[in-house]
Amino acid sequence: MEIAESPSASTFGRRNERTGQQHIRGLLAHGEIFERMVQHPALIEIAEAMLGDDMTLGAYSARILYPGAIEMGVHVDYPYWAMRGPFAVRPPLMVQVIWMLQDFTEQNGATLVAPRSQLRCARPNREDFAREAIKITGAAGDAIISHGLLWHDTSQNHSEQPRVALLINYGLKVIRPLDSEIAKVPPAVLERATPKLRQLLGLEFANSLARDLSRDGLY
Ligand SMILES: O=C(O)CCC(=O)C(=O)O
Repeated sequence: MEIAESPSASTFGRRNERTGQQHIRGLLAHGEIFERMVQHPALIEIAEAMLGDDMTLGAYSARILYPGAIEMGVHVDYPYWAMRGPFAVRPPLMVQVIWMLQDFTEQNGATLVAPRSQLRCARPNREDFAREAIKITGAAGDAIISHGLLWHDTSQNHSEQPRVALLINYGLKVIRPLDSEIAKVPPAVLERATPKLRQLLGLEFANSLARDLSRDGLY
């Protein structure tokens, strides 16, 4: 996918020389298609079933694995890696989407996951991960949707082409977004934002709290 010229070059993180990967943030400033993708009804339905219909967007980015890229390292997702624990699988604090923008193959850096590892409620163990991880291949347009506690990693890109994935982090509304600038979108994006996008950007937070309070008969 071609990414429109950015008003803010700083959102294009530099290519990491060690891993051969690049992380691009601030997608909502890069074209209307990204507004539609983050509100895709199938994603919203699944994520809201896990997080509630007042969930917000914690981060929204793309990850490019250039030819020769190596693993980024096994991890759980934010906010879990930023917490001391103990962890609980319920309520989920975060749902991660890894949306394949081209085919993920055995060769090109497809995501590795340890199935059901979210149920361990623990930080990843590298040896266990190496033993249990499977590679998720799929066609462009497919998405991996997971609990944030799932142990996962990128694999090595042995192909001649970059591998690109869109990454969406939906979170409980009470979790501070990983991307502190998530709501700093261009004025034109704000003007045309749907109610769902406003919710995702945290702009309905006060209304949502008012609903919580009145549900509990407070105020
Ligand atoms: O791009 C991928 O396959 C996974 C990326 C990922 O896990 C991350 O950026 O946290």
